[in-house]
Amino acid sequence: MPSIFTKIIDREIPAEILHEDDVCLAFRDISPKAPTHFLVIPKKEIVSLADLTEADEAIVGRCIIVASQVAAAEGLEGGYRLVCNCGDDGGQEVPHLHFHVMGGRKMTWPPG
Ligand code: DGP
Repeated sequence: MPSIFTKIIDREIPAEILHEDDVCLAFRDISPKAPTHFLVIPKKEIVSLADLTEADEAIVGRCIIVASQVAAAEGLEGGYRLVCNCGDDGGQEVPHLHFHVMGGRKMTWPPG
């Protein structure tokens, strides 16, 4: 099911894109919750973590490698947080699998 993120992949709406390859896209979050906050999404339309199948293993792996590489390129030497909200109870708003990377400040635990 296409979401707003499909429109970003297709360049129908603008975003500050930090990385793109055949499998995934990384772009800055429109509503940053930390000095650095970007999202990594698969180009494949997967709704959430709960919808993953074994066939998606390489896609998820690629997304996390890209999260790490872009975090390094963004200068997050002190560390960062990788978050994936899943479903209503997980606080997921956009129904397209995405990984948040947040850094540039000390993160607190537990999240709300
Ligand atoms: P989540 O609650 O995990 O579904 O987070 C969705 C994130 O997506 C939220 O932090 C804001 C971000 N977001 C929503 N719409 C857009 C958009 O049009 N552009 C960009 N860059 N980010 C968006």
